[in-house]
Amino acid sequence: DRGKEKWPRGDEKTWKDAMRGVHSELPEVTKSIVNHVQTSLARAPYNLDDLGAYQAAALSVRDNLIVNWNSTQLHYTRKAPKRAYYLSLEFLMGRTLSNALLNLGLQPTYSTSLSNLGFALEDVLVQERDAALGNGGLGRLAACYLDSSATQELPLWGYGLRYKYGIFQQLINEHDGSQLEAPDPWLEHQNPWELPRLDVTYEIRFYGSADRWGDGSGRAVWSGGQEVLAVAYDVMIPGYGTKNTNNLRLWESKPKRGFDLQSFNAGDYERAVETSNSAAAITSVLYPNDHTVFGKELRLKQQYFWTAASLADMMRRFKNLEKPISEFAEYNAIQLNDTHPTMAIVELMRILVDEEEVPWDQAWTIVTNTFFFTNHTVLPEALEKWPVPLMTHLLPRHMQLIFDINMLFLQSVEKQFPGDRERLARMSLIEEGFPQSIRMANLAVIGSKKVNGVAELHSDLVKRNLFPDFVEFYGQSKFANVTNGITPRRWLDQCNPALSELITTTLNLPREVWLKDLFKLEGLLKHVDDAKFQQRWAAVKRQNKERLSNFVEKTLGITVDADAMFDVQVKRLHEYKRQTLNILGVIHRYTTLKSMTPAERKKVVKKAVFFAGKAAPGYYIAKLTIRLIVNVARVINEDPDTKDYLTLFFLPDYSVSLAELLIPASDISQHISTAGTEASGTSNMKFCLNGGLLVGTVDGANIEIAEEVGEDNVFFFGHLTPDVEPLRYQHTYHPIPVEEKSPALAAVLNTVSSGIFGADGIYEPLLNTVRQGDFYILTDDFDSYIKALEMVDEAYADRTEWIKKSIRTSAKMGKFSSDRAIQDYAQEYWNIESTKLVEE
Ligand code: F58
Repeated sequence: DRGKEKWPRGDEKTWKDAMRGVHSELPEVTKSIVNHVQTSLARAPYNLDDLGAYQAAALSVRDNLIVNWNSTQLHYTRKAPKRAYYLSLEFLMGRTLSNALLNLGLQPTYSTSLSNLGFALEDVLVQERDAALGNGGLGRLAACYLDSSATQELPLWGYGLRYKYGIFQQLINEHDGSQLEAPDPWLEHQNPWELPRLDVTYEIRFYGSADRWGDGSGRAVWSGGQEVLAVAYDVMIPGYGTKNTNNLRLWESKPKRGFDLQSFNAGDYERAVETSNSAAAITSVLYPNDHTVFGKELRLKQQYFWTAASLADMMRRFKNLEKPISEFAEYNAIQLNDTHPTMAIVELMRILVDEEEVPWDQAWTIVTNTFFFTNHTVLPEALEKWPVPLMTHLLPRHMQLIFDINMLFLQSVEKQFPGDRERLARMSLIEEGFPQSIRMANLAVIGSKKVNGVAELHSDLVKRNLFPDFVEFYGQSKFANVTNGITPRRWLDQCNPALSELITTTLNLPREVWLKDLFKLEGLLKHVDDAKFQQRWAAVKRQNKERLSNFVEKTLGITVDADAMFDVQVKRLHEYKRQTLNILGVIHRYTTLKSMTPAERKKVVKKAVFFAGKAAPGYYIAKLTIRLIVNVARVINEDPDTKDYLTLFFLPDYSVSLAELLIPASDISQHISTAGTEASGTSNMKFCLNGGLLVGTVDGANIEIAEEVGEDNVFFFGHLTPDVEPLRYQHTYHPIPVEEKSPALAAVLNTVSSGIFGADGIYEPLLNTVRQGDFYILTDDFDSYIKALEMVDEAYADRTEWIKKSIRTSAKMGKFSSDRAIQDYAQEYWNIESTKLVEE
């Protein structure tokens, strides 16, 4: 009977008033949430669960975003400032609702409204699925830069692809501990954060043929082949503490017509369906490889589809300004996030030369004033090279243009360095071989105004190892550095509200101030010796460790002692990142503990070690490393002799959201790449910002972090970059047995071989990467790594000193705000200015 229907949650009167549309005193937010429950979701409150509440709250917040987004875009259109575009194949956004609430300043309001309706904001927020359209650091960097550009009120848009499937979901095989991959159908639930723009579409051509005019103009006509439709989806990017709301435009591929009518009419139904599938396939899935490229046709199709649609879109916007085409670069700056969007350089040439009839040299001047190129890695296997036959087949006109660009470029090199054929061969866009291939990095360099690396050391290596010939040719000034940054909104305020609160009260500044000017954190330094403050600082860390412990207990069913030191390494699995070094170190600690008397063990610092990260599905050694970690954990966590002193966890399915939980809980985190291999790293910055200390190699941004916080507050170890090449040479030509170089490491390797973590020699291929060749110099770094960990133990034993180090570390992280990084790009590269949305 209706009257007795139970209102399962919240305040009955609030619900009923809101549903009856009684305007009374109910807050707007409450009415809006209830209205979305009733209309958008078509649900009754009786059985509304947390997911429903999330959807309603999200739709309600989205209403706010849309208004701001619209005003901002109108404002940009009217003011017509120079704009910047960030072209990235990956945007690793994570969850949006919590971030949108924070940036709009609506957290408290929604928290109260939801609670009156019977829901806890924190339970509602975790209902959201991560938007995981990226592999790792490169994609997350793009997301941080979007947050900062909106916050800084810069007219910047992101352009990417709307993959139907994001990065795969990682499962761990219960039986043998190995990684399994499942698809990530993130769009299965409606996505409230995107606006489909079914009217913003472009036709993108593939294959066909290119016919030169043959009049010496360099022009050609490209026709035939397959045409695919690009459809725009806009994702709103709110700035923090401003109404400015920027845009991330993601492209989806669709068949031009539902069916290829000709084939359909010819009775070839299957072929018609196939064509339609092949069009949809372009944006179907994010490639899950990091740091290794395979010359897959579909990947090249993705790259061209996305750059062509984005450029057509920019061109349309530019044409609305009614400026001469010669001024294109005065109104547009395009940042290439790695070489993935390099075809944009060629596509802009095609548009200018073939369609706009701009003379070749003038077109090239426009192009080289428009593009900027960021390199993210020096690993040779990550440098993109496309086979000439594939390019000729898929993009015949672009292949011609690349040959023309190359010829003119090599002529200019020849002029500066006459007769230097080897130099020409090195600098050529075409690498000889069977087949020939196109060096996308060289193309990105010559087509861009500036080239940058992502940390000082890396930018140096870019000049010295990757592009020395280009530095000689163009001069130093074309090559520069922008050290990466992270957004303190998500990576402090949002993931660590307790610390944010403590900082705000201690600095005696509104959080809006220091969250926009992270150098203000230095104000914490004068409280370092305040015992009360130290206690509160430690209490926050403790609370975050308990939060993580609860999560681990819920997901893995294992209890973690929050008194233990939490030691974390989370990142993609890769040999160069040396998770292997870490797990071998854990085994060393385990065997050492085993050899101790119970009385001796009691003196050892208790430690809980956490790993998380995905391995590329085809990366055998990386997957074997996961398997080893999982199986070592199974042994260690069950060992009654040691489990009170050492526990080990592999947390499956690492994601932005999991990072938000892990990072605030870490006492120490590991950034232990072989020197000279990690371009920058960005999680190192996140850990330090949250008061975690760092053990690491002298690599990437670790170096600059140490410069800021002081070397006595980081634990460095290992060989330096210049040592690495000679060591590798030695390994190849004068190998020294592991037993001689590091008896401790040899013992650990033997322990693994002995089969206590799994018999049948399953780990031998992994162990052999260390025993033979040892490309990532684990044997050379192992002893100093263990020493560094001993220093960490020692430091942790003096808790007050540790807390002071922790405070000093956070306090000096101002430089690593992505606000600083994005300002650097805006001023030194793009030449764009802030333009605040003003209410009319
Ligand atoms: C990362 N690269 C760097 N690439 O490894 C890291 O040091 C740096 O901090 C970060 O970029 C941001 O600059 C990275 O994440 C990828 O994931 C690519 C994905 C696509 C294929 C090639 C690697």
